Amino acid sequence: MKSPTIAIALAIVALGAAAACTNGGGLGSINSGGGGTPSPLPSGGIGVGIPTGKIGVENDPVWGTVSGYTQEQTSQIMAFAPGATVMITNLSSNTPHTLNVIGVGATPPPNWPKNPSLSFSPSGNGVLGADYASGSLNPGSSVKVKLSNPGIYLIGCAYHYIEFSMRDVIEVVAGATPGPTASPGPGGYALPARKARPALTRREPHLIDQRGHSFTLSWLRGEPLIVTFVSAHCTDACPLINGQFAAASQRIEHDHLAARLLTITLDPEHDSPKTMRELARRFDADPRHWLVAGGSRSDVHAMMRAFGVISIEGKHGSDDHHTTFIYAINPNGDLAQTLLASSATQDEILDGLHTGRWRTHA
Ligand SMILES: [Cu+2]
Repeated sequence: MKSPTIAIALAIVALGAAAACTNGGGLGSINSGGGGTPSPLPSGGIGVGIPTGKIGVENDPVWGTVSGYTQEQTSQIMAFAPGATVMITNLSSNTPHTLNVIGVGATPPPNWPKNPSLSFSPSGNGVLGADYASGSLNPGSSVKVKLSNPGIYLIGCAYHYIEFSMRDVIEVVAGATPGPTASPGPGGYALPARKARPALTRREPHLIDQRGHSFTLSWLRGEPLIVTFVSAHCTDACPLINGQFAAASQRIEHDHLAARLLTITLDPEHDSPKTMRELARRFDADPRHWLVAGGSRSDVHAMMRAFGVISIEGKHGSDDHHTTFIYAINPNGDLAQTLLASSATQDEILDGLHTGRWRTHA
């Protein structure tokens, strides 16, 4: 019998493949800046390179900024099942790199040391562990590593950890699904509530919903709030996310659940509150259950910063590349769980609401 987790993971991969405007759960810059389309790596391998061109930079809400390593096409947290043997390949045509373990067994948030001592020589006997180092990998060369020991490994490049922030996370966990949206693992991570609360030390950003009403996140406290960010002109993943939110909104109405969905633009330069109102109309968003919001550039950017959302200007002058996370916030206004957008999003939202697990702190 297939477990629900596997079904969800498959659905996520399917969405990732269909969505040219995103890179699944993370953000990659591989298709921006004229870098061309890289040849994809085998899904079982790890690609290594300086975080431009082939390898992107991802602002992961759980692990922070990671870059320079990839399981398939873009920088991301990498996940493998225990027992796998994977190939570490230097994708550069002119620069040596390494893969060194910096720390093991860490749980989020990561402790990225400022200046770790990373070796240029191989160690660890080809098995990923606390003392593992690939040694210097020349351009185009590869080395195999066995992932015998479950754990969460913080990794970095001895040459480029400091200057280029070449650092990432390898999760060796049961049930890990390799692919463009490898992480977080089944069920996702919940950030510690303190850490997750958007920094609102100054004026809280105001948004404008489809009715033209101004509001802040604090004003929506008292029931679970499910937040995502889209660009109104995206024609790939965002309409799928909007469709999932539309379906979830109807099911919230049908099941009489106390909860609210909120979609915020991640491109306030192009998406005015009027554009977002038209988007709301297109998806028939009932503001009692689903707010669709824009706002001033500074307010929207402040909101994106608070959630760690990143977008990059694409070749059409629009934000083609962006994060596709969904944030479940508890009635106190603390982040309870981060989900990856997928074709199972409506089910995950309804499940989270029905079980009540977003009513308490993580
Ligand atoms: Cu390097």
